[in-house]
Amino acid sequence: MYPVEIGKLKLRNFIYNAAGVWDTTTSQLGDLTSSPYCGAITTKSCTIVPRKGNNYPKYHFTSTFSINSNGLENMGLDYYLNYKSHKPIFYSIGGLSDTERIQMLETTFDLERDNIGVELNLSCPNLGTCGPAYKSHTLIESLRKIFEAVGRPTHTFGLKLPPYFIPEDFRSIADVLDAYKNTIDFITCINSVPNAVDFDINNDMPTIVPNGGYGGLGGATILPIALSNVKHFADIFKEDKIDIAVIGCGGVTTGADVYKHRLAGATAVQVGTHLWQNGPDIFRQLHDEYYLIMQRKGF
Ligand code: RRO
Repeated sequence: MYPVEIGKLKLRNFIYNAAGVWDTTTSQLGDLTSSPYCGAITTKSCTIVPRKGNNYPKYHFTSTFSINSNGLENMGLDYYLNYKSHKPIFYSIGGLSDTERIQMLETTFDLERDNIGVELNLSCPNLGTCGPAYKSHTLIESLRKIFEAVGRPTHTFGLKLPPYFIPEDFRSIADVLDAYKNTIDFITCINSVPNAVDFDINNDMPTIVPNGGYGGLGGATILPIALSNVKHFADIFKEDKIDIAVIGCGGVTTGADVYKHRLAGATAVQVGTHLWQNGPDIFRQLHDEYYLIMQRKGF
């Protein structure tokens, strides 16, 4: 086990699920709770009331990537708040507007429970318009509204960010985060890469139906993009003495990938597509492979 602290939370191991993967029902959350090497639990990004999300087929998997347009299918905030685990739980707050996010955050911050945190998802790519974190001016506006309304978070608090690609964007987003460095404990980099499409050549159609076939790209293919995002933010935070942890998410299928996220500067590592395709046994596999690398390197 490799313990780690994120904000006020203590995780027995630094690897856990990415929001949206194996975390929609209590049965799936139970699997994560009973999987010894899964260090924490993230719940499916949610709305106040349950949502069916987008129409099927909305998932596409190949050996190297996944495309999803789930559309925020979830059981509603209360369902997740009622789920209890001995492990730290990060409630992923989604929402369709800042007003809805504020209401959900107020409810969550009011909980007098230890061992919980919030990952505010401002980067869903599948809701028609992309989330506010895609651009620094929309991120500033959302965070201003949210924190004016809810005040300082009482629980460990972080943001799920989309991928960025150019240095100006890393800089301008880091400047926004700098203004909230006493409020934000962590950022998770990255959400799926937006607007990917693949084709089914038997039917000459995109492989998924919603949004004209476009969806969020995940899986091994996005590893270098995820590493780049982790490294850009981790480097800026170190240089500018901004005390915000970076959680790596994207492209992890082996212990070596976990190690690469750590080299890029990740404090903890989340797993999405690989967990989706192979189930919670992957936590032991990733741990054992990572352990061998650490042994080989003499740690
Ligand atoms: O539910 C989704 O379609 C979804 C969400 Br909220 C997200 O944050 N990232 C993603 O790839 N899919």
